[in-house]
Amino acid sequence: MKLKQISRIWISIIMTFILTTGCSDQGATVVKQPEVIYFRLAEIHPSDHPTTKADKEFARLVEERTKGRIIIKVYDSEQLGPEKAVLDQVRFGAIDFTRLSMGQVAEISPQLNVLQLPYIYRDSDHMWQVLNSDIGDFFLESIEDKGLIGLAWYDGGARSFYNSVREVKTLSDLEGLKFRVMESQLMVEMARALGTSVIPMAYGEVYSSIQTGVIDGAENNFPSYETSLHYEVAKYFTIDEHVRVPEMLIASKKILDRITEEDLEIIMACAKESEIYQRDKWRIEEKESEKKLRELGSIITEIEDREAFVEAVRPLYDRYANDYLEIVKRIQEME
Ligand code: GTR
Repeated sequence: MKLKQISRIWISIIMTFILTTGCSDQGATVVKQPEVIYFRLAEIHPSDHPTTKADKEFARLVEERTKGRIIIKVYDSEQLGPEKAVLDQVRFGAIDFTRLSMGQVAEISPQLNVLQLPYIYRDSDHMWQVLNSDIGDFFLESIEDKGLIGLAWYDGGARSFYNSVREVKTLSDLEGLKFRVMESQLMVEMARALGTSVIPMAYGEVYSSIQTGVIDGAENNFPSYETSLHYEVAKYFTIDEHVRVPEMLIASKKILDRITEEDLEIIMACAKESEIYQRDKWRIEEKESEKKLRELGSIITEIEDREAFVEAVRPLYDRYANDYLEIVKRIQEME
């Protein structure tokens, strides 16, 4: 055997020994580090929105509690696409986590419409009472058959109309105005029932559509109206609070192929903690946002005929909640 061949054999014996036993440094065996798992979370809001801050808190908690074994990177500002496309990708596992409006998720899980019926909640506390009850748990778990794990609820505030044309004080002032709504059948029918013309479209297209006159306005909560800069092109904001749409922090069921049951429990606990963080942040920033918008020149108007709004949308209850009348009754009766 030639010298070259002998040394090659020796090198491969040594390499095999190092790879199977770990290399020794002055006698101490270096333990192989567990593999770090990287996940992506899709968010459409920009980084200064209270909800994006909560997504990041969730990611921070997961990294801390798993001692850096699981890292969730938050992609904000629609970097991973609009909500509708994100939802499909999360279902099929191309995106691991997302925070979505329930309005979007209800398109594939229609039972969720019950929780976004117009004027179903008296106020934010009433909504949270429902979300934190067995009703909230039932609906959060009800998306499992769609390949989704519902992790936590986030606050989406109350949604109201804003437009570029005129101040709206009554239901009849809305007539003839053209509004963008979410790509949700319930939202389309709700806006029509209130006498408006409706165009469903993705959130990211709203600013330029108002600017170019394709639509007169849209509807949303204060933090979104502010951080999307829609106030720049539609200064008339009417507090009609026609709907409160809870938001959901969601994981793809496909993450279960990459993590253990214990890790899932950690993730779920962190999500619930981030829910409390988001709710607190929301409460503070919603008020700050309203104040800031007034300073920036938005004309913010209270409606004069709330009952007329409530009456106009009542037929939607028959259409969307007929199979859940018992739950609707329980929600309405919650003190
Ligand atoms: C926001 C909500 C988003 C999205 C957006 C919209 O309030 O947080 O998830 O639904 O409204 O109107 O598209």
